[in-house]
Amino acid sequence: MKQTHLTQSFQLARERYASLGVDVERALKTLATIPISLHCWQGDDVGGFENFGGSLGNGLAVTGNHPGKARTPEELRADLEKALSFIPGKHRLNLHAFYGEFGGKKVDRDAIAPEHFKNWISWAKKNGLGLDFNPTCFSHPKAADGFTLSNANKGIRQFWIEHCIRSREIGAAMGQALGKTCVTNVWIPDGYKDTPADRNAPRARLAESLDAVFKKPLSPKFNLDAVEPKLFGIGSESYVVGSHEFYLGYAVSRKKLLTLDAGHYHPTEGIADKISSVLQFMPEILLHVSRGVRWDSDHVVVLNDDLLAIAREIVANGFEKRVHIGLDYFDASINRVAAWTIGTRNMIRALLSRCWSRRKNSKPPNVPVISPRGWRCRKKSNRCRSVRSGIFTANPKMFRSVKTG
Ligand code: RNT
Ligand code: ZN
Repeated sequence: MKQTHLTQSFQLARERYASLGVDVERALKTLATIPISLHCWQGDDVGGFENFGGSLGNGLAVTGNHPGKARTPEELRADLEKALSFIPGKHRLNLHAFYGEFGGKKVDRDAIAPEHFKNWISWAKKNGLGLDFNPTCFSHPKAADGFTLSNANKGIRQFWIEHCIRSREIGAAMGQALGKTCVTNVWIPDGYKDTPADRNAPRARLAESLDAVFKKPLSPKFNLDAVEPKLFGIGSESYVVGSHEFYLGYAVSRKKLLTLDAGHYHPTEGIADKISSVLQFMPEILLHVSRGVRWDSDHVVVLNDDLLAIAREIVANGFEKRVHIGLDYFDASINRVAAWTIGTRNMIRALLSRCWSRRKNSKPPNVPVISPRGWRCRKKSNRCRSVRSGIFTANPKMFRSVKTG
């Protein structure tokens, strides 16, 4: 289409929308402030660069053999650049720990450090991207029995605790280097295929391990911690240690972000309705936008009712600064650059197309909980003593002046 036709069509559309009370310019401006975190693992079928010779496993399965899988960090970055060239706006990249660059050495997961991600950081800086991070608690001999942070073996538990501690520190280093807060998300595969005799002990161990992981406070300016629940996985159909109730309780009580993955629920259960529910009790959340199809939780995101409902909940309520949007799917049966491009563009289209639903003067609701970032403003205003001492209060007036962005 010729440029003049496009401009004319846009002008007509803008007028038509204006007659319905939709300010198109404002919608586009808002949209430009919402970054989407592209998941690096779509580019190489969740392979990583450790070359330990291990296979994926731990409930994660990628099907398809489309040619063009990235084999090196350079190839992955080149493919990402290609995808980003088709995606309007400024976005983020979500990295997993096993995508570090180890210079041909065997650096085990409990020895990773910010230096292994320096190329990613400088590449992100050059491309104006923020970075997010994840410990990789799968595809490893110490995850072979299906248990990591909740493993009954103390030594194995300790190994994964150390890995997660280091991952948070890498996240903080990324946030600091880029001047853009990194969200570090902990997901573990731990669970049983069949009915366990003891549902309690692994959960008690997981809570203890997580407390050890999060013991050291890190500046929320650089790193925010998130935890990701799941209903079931392949090979953990009967019991998942980090279930929804487990992590909801953990996130609220430990002031962490909860990750809502669209593929982690019952097949007819969407995450859109959960957003305003959990945001009553926590300041910020992370989304893993995905598309569950039957038993698979990770199909490429399409513009369907589920996606539109998620977008509407974010935009209509003015939750853009409180909901971190990440993608999480992997499809090896189609072109991987196309998979990134299609999913990301659909997310952006969904957000834009729901702009009509934005409530007038929509402000973040008054949240009677501590925001890791709001904390400092509240401290200044000295109006939050009861919250700081750990007592949750339901008096919304206290928080009127607090911005959570
Ligand atoms: C698995 C979780 C998790 C992973 C990534 C690779 O069910 O959704 O987020 O997909 O960490
Ligand atoms: Zn996920």
